[in-house]
Amino acid sequence: MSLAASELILNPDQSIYHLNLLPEDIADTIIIVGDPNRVPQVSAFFDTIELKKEKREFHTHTGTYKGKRITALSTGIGTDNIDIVFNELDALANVDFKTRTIKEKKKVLEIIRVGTSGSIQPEIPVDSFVLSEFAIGFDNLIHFYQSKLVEHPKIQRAFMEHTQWNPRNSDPYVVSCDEHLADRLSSDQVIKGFTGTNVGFYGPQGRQIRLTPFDADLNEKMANFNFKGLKITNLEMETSAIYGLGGLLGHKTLSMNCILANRPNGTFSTQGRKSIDALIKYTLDKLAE
Ligand code: R1P
Repeated sequence: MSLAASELILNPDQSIYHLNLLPEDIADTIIIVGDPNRVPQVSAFFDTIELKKEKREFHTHTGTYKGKRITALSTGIGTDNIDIVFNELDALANVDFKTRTIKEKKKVLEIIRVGTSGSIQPEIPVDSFVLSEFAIGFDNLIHFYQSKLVEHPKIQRAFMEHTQWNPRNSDPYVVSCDEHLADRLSSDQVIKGFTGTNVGFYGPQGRQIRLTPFDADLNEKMANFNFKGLKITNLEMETSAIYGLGGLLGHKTLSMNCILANRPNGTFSTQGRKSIDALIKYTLDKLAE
């Protein structure tokens, strides 16, 4: 069945609508970052850059690192943008734009987020790296898809009981990374974690400037949650959607977090750029091995 012009939207040059990319523009290994300015920070490590394109917050550089073809792409902030990025990356890989039909043989992409995040455990310091083995999503993106296959309902239920989850919020969902990618990117330089993804930076992550969060103890309850030894380590704004949609589409996903804030200790990194550079280099080296 051919996809209608309103569903698979292509620009006049046949590139995909928001990302502004052609199928040949992306590598099979893609590093996604939130901040568009982090794309040149990644490609600064490349041996060669073959392509630079951008539209809105979606900036792309494709090149090689130690001979391996890699794409660096910015998603902007939030799970709503991850919906656009994952559906369009998958279309670039798995839809024939000429016939507007889904290809029979599916391509599996490796998609690795290199992001920034805040720790909610006092012993996970600023400038450390957290590899998200699991993510819990407080956004409701996954509830719009048939998603049960990628969820971990027992952890979800235990979390909702532990926190006495506010029924006005959507049910949290628990999803996980690709285990093989996690093995490849693990080392003693990286802390394995369980990442909370929320729909905002202030109230939803318990930050109070002038407005009062609905549940002022939520971060503490999250930090105390323990499911058979699995503890929530950090908060950010994309990982749950990355694991949820990546799992449903059959792509391999992993989220690497540079911890910039330690929420219980009230500290913030004084060398953010250097630490992010170190995580980018670490991730590229592991991917090129
Ligand atoms: C908030 O400042 C942003 O930073 C974190 C959050 O997930 C959110 O996107 O990640 P990035 O640095 O990758 O954007």
